[in-house]
Amino acid sequence: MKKIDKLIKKEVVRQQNSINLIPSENYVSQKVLDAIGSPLTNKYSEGYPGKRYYPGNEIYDKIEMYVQNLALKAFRLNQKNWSVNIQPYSGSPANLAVYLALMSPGDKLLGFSLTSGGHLTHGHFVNYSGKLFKVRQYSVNPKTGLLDYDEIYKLAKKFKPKLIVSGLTSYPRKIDFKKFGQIAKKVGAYHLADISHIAGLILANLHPTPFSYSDVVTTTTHKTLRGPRGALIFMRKHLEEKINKSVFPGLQGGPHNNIIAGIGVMFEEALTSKFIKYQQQILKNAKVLSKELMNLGFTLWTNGTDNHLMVIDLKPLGLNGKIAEEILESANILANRNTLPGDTSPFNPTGLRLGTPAVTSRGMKEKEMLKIAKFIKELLIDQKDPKKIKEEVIRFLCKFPLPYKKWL
Ligand code: DSN
Repeated sequence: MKKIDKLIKKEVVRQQNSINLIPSENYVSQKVLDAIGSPLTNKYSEGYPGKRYYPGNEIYDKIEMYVQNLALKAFRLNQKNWSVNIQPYSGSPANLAVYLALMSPGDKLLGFSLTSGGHLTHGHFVNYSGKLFKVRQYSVNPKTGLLDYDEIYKLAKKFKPKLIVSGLTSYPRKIDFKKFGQIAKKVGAYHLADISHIAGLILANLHPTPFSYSDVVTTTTHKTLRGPRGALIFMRKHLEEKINKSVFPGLQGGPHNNIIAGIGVMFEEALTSKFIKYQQQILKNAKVLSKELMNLGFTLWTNGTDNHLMVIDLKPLGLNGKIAEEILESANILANRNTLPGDTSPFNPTGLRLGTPAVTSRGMKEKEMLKIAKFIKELLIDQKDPKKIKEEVIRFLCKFPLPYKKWL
């Protein structure tokens, strides 16, 4: 066996033997893997269907148009008003392509601060979004942990941004996209909703939709949507030309056709009742896991969740996120450290972020969430030996095999 084959096999065994609570990760189906591992990767097709810069794209045109239609259908969008670009390589370039289409360097961007639950591309100073544009960021109310829409409006009125971005990576509550849309309208800004984390919930009607209140909606495809790593940009029809040009030739070269086909398989799966049940179970599991963690003595940021993720505030335990992450990892439980408002270092924050999309994909339900909460308590509160818990974790996971027979 060659080295890469061996390493892939090792990694799949690691995935099989770990409880994955990282809310932005998931497990794709074998069918998605077949598409992204297909010879579709061999082709260049810079441009868009019917307007390519290479020959031999007849089939790619069909695939791209089919996937565009599926994407619009999945989010119940009328093709008269909305278009979609399915070529972005991932979430960060998708957001950058939108910014560069709708703003010029030096224009004003209002985004959600990373420490409060936003994303690097929402204007953080280390990211191009923070370097290219003049940025102000809104945070959550430090007492409640919740977004304060009156404050956001006040900030927007004073700052007069050209674009307001809403969306989350660690905010455990629903986002009121309607309010964001109203604020953007009042101050004459574009509203970009970045729904990367919650796209699956929105598709399943389990989170209010942003589409009626946004000019543009971006999402990655590999989180709750359970597809390959990629991204989509949904845009109002009148913005289509600008944004398409910004993706290609503005920012990217040829689209990754194998990934686009994988996104197509993802949508074929997402348009089934099984997928809706999966999204419902993600939420049920998140509720049970968060309640049980609190019963067992943990403090949760905002006292719980109404989406797929939650953040433990480790300050009362005298732990920081890095240490807690490492303790859990040594018992094969993966949850990642996360900043909470007031934290100064993203490397050494006081939060630990957990989510249920991946464990739900493995078929786990409420009963298993109780078990996972118990493991976490034994490790972080009772300080039991991680080696012993790791053995229990691996035994527990035998009942939830990953569907990757070729590798296991
Ligand atoms: N890095 C992703 C996350 O973990 O939420 C967002 O891009």
